[in-house]
Amino acid sequence: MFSKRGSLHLLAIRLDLRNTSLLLGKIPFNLFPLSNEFNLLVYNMISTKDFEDRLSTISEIFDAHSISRDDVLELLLAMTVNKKYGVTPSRTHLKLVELFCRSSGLIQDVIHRFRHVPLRETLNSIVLQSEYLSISAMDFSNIMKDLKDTGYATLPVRLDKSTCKEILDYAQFQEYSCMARCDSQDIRYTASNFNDIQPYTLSASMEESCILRSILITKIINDPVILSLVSFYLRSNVSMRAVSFWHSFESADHQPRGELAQLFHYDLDEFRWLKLFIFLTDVTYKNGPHVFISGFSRPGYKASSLLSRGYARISDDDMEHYHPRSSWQYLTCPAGTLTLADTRCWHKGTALQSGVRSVLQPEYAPTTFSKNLI
Ligand SMILES: O=C(O)CCC(=O)C(=O)O
Ligand SMILES: [Fe+2]
Repeated sequence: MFSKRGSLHLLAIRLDLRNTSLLLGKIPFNLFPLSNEFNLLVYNMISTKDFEDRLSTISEIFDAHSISRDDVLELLLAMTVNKKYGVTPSRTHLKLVELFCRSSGLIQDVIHRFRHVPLRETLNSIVLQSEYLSISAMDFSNIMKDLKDTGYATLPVRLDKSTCKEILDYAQFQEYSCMARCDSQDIRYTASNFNDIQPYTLSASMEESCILRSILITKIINDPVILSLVSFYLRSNVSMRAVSFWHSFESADHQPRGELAQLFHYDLDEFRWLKLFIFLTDVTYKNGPHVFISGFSRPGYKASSLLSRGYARISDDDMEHYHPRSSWQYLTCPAGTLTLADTRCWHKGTALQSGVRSVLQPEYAPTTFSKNLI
């Protein structure tokens, strides 16, 4: 709950957000910076006219993207099944992919807004200090602004070197699923620990159950500052939906690989989600920096000719025709850097020229709709 200090901080956030004019009206206390094309919030809906206006806006969005009554019924039924049994029919997930491409992500946003009306508790439980992180109210508001404007936000604080080392030490003794490229063939194998990883390996990933056996990692994933930031951005209570930990290695041909997410793509993991990149090694241009195109997380902004390819990977040469290379943002940073990423935008890793890049990546969402498909 709120300490006196906490409420002063919150006040500062309010004022700051207002000053940065991030907000569009009709939002209580002007605290939600994320409303854009339309507004599904039911605050201030005190007249039948408001209700009818809102209904016709939503119906126009659905008409504009040819969302049929059957589409809506399928989604409603699948959501009920998911709520009761925790599983989702694959066909509905595929339908969501298709609807994403058709509406440039707008439909996912509408569904998210229907399901999650922001709660006052989310605002009242903002945390700025924890065992590992300490940010100011101004930092909090800057992070929200960066996320809204660019889709990404690098926190002004890092994990210290000894924490990174402790995580990497733990990782030395875990099992890995590896992918190697040898004699023009992809080889998949299991390494019983880090030292067992063979030459020509491109990527080594740890099982989720192994990652979560580390108390330190679990504490960092559930850090209250991180959870506050993500909950505020997604306007809902979130929890960890999945976590990945992987090392990437130099490839002999230095060519990007689609299956290692080294070609441009957007993710489609839930209706809304946020990933946290925790870089455990220094990242330079040589050891595979993450790349994203700023400002394209927001629904409705992606080129329809790229989306019409379906859920496809896009080569650098193709992407260049839409977004010049000068607009690509490369995440080079020291070890310990924490970057929040709304990976609805175009993004990718890069093939390593040398060295190794180690990443711990929890992903947060208010739902697990697309996690267990049947
Ligand atoms: O390795 C990378 O930087 C790309 C990762 C990625 O695409 C993702 O985490 O969604
Ligand atoms: Fe991705």
